[in-house]
Amino acid sequence: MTRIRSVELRLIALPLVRPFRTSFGEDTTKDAILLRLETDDAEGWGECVAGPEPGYSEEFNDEVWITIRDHLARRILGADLSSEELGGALAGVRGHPMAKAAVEMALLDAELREAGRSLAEHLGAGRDRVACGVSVGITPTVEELLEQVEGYLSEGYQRIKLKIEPGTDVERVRAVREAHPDILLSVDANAAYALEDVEVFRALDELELLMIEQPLFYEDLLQHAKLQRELRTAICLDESIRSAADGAAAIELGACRIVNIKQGRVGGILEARRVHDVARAAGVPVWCGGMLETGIGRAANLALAALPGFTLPGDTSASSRYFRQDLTDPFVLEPDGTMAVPTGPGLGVSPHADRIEGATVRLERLEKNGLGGGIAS
Ligand code: SMG
Ligand code: MG
Repeated sequence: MTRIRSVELRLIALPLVRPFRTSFGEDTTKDAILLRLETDDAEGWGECVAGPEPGYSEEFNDEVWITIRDHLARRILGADLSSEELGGALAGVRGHPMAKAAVEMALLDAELREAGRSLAEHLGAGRDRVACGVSVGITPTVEELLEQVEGYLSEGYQRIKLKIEPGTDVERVRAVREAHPDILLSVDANAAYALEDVEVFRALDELELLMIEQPLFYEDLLQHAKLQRELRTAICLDESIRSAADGAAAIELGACRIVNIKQGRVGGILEARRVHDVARAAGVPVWCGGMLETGIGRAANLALAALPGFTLPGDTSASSRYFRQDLTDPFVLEPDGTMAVPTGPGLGVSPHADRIEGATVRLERLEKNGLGGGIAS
């Protein structure tokens, strides 16, 4: 065990190669909080999955900054704390899973770098490659959608997920299905529908989809269970699953038959593994979701996705799907649609200092006695 000396918060902005539109908004840049944590022996990096707006979840960057600075950091600075003990140390702060997950990622990275072990190894994730899919945003026209899908398929992605919203759904999905009768195809509504829209889902049910992701309100497991009973297609829950307890409840209620696991949404990599364990014990397949992470968060996702219960291709796409230049060495998709799990110590990646500096919008260093200073650039 080593003492946590400092936490550096950094807001970065990185242009996306193409806008990403979902039922709750459009992103043209990746705006994320990165965290660099120093212990007596090592440094570690974490990436928070929150965005600039509280659209996908309640958490958003300005709020995450305050949560970490004013509530999480002071509970850990100067402490001798392992990643296993972190949850307990932060338990006095209710909620804020994304902020907590970023701290945990950085602590795990530091700890494992010091120990010379990879995150995948630490998690007990045995695979060295994982199957990758890609999530396609809502496009202005069906032609553009077909073109993007074609491009991703030619790169080798093993599963295509289409974002949908009311009014831009069945027809689009049918067009893609007709163009590609045999691909693994799924849709993600990001909670944009209600149970009254059941006819939309009945129509989607005819299109041989792998799953329908988060169709209804994120707090409503019962409604999802009702909808699942009406459909052949598996419902997959994303926003609704914020912990292993949520996962267990959703499975027992029949609210889903597949679970999307995102470490940030459930409060960290260790809880993500517990969601995996609960689902695996119940025979429910899981896959690794994505939040348009830079190479730092992507490295963590790939380690997680190497666990045995991750039996479906994840939203673990290549760096080039998001950025012209990633903050780390790029993650590359093999022509067979798989990606290598990092093997180096900790996350197995390091951000390039010049790229990090170039992308930084805001920086603040936190130390035990409030000695750290803020720099706004
Ligand atoms: O990382 O490729 C990615 C994005 C995958 O579709 C994706 N994520 O609900 O699953 C989801 C969305 C959330 C994106 S929030 C900007
Ligand atoms: Mg989703």
